[in-house]
Amino acid sequence: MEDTIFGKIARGEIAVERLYEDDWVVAFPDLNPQAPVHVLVIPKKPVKNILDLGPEDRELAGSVLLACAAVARKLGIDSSGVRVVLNAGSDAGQTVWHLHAHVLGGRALSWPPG
Ligand code: DGP
Repeated sequence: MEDTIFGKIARGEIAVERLYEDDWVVAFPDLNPQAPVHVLVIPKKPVKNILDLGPEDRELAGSVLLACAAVARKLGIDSSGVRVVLNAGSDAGQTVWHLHAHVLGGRALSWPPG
């Protein structure tokens, strides 16, 4: 797949506030926050979106979810509620073609999404 801004962030070529990091993922604040807490969790491996995952990506996929929970706990939104969003494809609103989970919280969030 083509390189993206998130690929550069994953490789450390662009500096961000690394709120969480392990062998599989990096988490950093979203540039355009939609809630008081809005963090992106990306895998270090370049994968376009969840539709691009294969059976070999079980550990990667699990690591993304575990990191979302770790970020929610670290930023203190675990007791009030947290939403994790994975946009896949342009109709779903995906604009950066490197898998990323949005971790949102810190306010009441409406449902359904637009
Ligand atoms: P999506 O629409 O699901 O593809 O979300 C992309 C998100 O990425 C959007 O909320 C804005 C954010 N974003 C785009 N470019 C950058 C960047 O260079 N740095 C950071 N921190 N966030 C970015």
